[in-house]
Amino acid sequence: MHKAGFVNIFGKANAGKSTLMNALVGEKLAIVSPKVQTTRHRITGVVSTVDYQIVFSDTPGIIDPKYRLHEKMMGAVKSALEDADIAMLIMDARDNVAENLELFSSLRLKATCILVVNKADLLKKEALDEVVKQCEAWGKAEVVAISALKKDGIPALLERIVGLLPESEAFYPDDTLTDKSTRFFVAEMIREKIFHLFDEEIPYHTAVAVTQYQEKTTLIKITAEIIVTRETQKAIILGDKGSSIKKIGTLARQDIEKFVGQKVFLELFVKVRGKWRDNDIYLKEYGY
Ligand code: GDP
Ligand code: K
Ligand code: MG
Repeated sequence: MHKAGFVNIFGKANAGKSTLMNALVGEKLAIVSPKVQTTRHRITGVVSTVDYQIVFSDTPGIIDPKYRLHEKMMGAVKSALEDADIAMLIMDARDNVAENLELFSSLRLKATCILVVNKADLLKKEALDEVVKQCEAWGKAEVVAISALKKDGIPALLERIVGLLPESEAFYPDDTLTDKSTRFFVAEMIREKIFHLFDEEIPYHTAVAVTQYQEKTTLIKITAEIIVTRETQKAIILGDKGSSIKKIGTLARQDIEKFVGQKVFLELFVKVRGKWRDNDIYLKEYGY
């Protein structure tokens, strides 16, 4: 009997959704940062064995939309709510339990739920046991405590997921890793560096678009644009004598080379597009 299904991850900002998806898939597909709203798309990661196929979806954190961009992000959450066979509800073990349970209840999920208490590494055993107890009292989901960062409890979680998976043929060929293109991941890896290197509003005003992706004989030549909303932000991204953009380029190139398994020549440009976050044409152009 072969099992297969969609296992979609939901939770508040920074609960560790993207870290968990990467740990379960065993590949860094989703970018991670300590900042909220890092993830803007629904990203799938497929795990296939002879016995089962799991199509994981990482989603943006659940927020109140303030820009058209945010509405698109919550649209990605909504689509994932609708097609989940299993909903993986994840919370930070240090966060308010009642608040998280209220959020999860408000999703009105019809799918089978697993409640993942993440960041177990940050709590003492007694405190963690207490959180797990409170979560179990909710009564609507199996509760599993893990550390996505340290990869603690991942095999046990996977086992629970497989146990709940419906009987089904595979949805994708068994060598499928994701539904997103290499160009998408290249743009995301550049965006991740911006989340890591800049504070305050810069990451939230930034989009990245890959404008050229050329496979040459010995390397891949990639050109990308970093889009910001103001000239002052452009100056910050560039940095003194171009030092900051150089840093973004170096760090991103290392990640991209690891991902594509080839040498990469990466060229970055910065463009100012006033209100791209509220402009449907720009949003579409930048992949939202
Ligand atoms: P998301 O916004 O829900 O996708 O959360 P991320 O995966 O981007 O993680 C947010 C932050 O929490 C990052 O700094 C992660 O490194 C950190 N994080 C995620 N999982 C764990 C964990 O199990 N333990 C600890 N200590 N930190 C974690
Ligand atoms: K984050
Ligand atoms: Mg995320």
